[in-house]
Amino acid sequence: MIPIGERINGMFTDVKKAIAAKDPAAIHQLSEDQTKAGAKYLDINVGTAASDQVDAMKWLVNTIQEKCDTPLALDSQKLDVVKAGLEEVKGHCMINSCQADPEKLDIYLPLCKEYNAALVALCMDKDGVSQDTAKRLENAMTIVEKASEYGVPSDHLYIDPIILPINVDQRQPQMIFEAVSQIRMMADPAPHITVGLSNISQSTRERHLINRTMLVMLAAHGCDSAIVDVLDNDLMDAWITADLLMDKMIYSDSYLKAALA
Ligand code: THG
Repeated sequence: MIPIGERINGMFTDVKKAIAAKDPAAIHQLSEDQTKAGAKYLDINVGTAASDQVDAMKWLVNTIQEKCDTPLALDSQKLDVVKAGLEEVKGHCMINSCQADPEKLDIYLPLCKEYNAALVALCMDKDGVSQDTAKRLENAMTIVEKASEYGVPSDHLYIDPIILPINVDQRQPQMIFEAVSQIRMMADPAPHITVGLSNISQSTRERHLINRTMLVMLAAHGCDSAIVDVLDNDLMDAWITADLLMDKMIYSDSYLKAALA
């Protein structure tokens, strides 16, 4: 499992305030806490906190790197914001994200090669989020083919089928499970699959339970990464246990601790 910590996102009030005031304390704390909780990448998204998103992205990258060397996932739909982050990053990172349009992939895939970065590519194109399984698979195939054309290894490719809130369209999860199973078969070795897990429970009451159950079901279908609240211990324990039940780790009575060691 490859957990990506979701918390450094301007969508959250504490982070929004920290970015606006350029106050490093909360950002340092969230970097350290998420790393301790098992995050393999830290997603960073400046959100709407700053008028100058390029400047805010640079500040976030440098602020985190002062104290923490966990790889970053530069989360922005804007190419100039991603590029600004790439220029500041030391070591390996992830670009989050690129849409499945060939002309977009022709820009982002060479960028990944140049920086040895991983790429999250979305099952959405200029026409919007794929609403059914077939369209998701078509977009995923475009991504897999383009990545192979540019020689970006499957280990650096994360395909995101895109999760919509359960209260928006209840038929989506089943289509996502189906898409995940099939995308894993599109290349050998398989591309990673990642999702923005917390999308599923937005504006619902049972957020933690819905997130946790969705994550276990995704894992059962072959999803091996997710942008999640790594500080939610029950969520992480459920994910580790799903990996155990799928024989991806060896059982011992202290398997939960062992997984995060
Ligand atoms: N795919 C990819 N990247 C993504 C997403 C995705 N990045 C952003 C997002 N989606 C994943 N991250 C989050 C982070 C927080 C929430 C949801 C997804 C969230 N936030 C609270 C809310 O909206 O209710 C914030 C409220 C608060 O202030 O506490 O749910 O899909 N590739």
